[in-house]
Amino acid sequence: MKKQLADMNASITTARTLSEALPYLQRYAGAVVVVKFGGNAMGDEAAMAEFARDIVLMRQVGVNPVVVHGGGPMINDLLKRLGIESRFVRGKRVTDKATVEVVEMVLTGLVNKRIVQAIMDEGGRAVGLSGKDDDMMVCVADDPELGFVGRPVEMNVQVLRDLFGAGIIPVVAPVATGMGPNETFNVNGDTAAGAIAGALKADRLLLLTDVSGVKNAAGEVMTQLTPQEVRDLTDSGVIAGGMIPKTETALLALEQGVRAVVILDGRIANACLLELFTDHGAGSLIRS
Ligand code: X2W
Repeated sequence: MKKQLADMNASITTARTLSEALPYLQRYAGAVVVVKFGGNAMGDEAAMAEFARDIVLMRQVGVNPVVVHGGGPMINDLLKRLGIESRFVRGKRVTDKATVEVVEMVLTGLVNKRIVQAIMDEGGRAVGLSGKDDDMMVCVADDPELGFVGRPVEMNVQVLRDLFGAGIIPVVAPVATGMGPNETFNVNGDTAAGAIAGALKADRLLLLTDVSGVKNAAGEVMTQLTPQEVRDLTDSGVIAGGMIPKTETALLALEQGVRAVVILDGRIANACLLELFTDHGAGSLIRS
């Protein structure tokens, strides 16, 4: 009897979830969703597989996902093994010639291919690219103090649309080319994701982090906020530290025509699906 009741409750929950999800599935058919997957959110094998499964499911229901990844901890690891010192200024890695070579090797090699493989393992089709491929992301130096750190100034995202058309999930490493020949720039992963979402005029930019969202002065996560509220919270010091590059990316992306940006905790099981396909969503949604 107890078991029958439990089975019935499980069925009711499933039915409720389905009925909640179906209108969203319709709404997002054909939508472009850019997902920033940071090095800290990558965690273990299980977390990687779960992320990949969410992305494959999105694709299967007709969403066009683009994965833009980071890999800061993996870059730190190899730099350390090579005995190269590394430091950050305002959340960005000071990048000299030796460092930019390591950044390109780790991001476009190790990390990019690991994500491509995880998506393939879950039954999707993925192709890995960097901002250099097809001149997707052309940068200038962001700040002389930072060396080869790039600020995107020209985006060519047709290659991403071509991949959508072929049913392929693009996985993009935040390494870019410059205006001159043979230049390489290290781009902050959030910045790259924002620039790509902006150029695609994406329906959603999901910034997966390891915090639950943007918090107000009382420490509560705000489920929805406007750009003006973000500016006010930043001016009053409530938005601080590592959240600043994320909210700045969000505001810039909205200005460029992205419909909404969500800052959410990538460690929650099925974070992306919860956000897109349920009423309560996940994390903090920023929209004008
Ligand atoms: C980053 C690129 C990787 C990144 C870096 O060198 O670490 C700059 O700081 P996460 O895992 O998303 O932090 N680039 C300029 O953004 O990784």
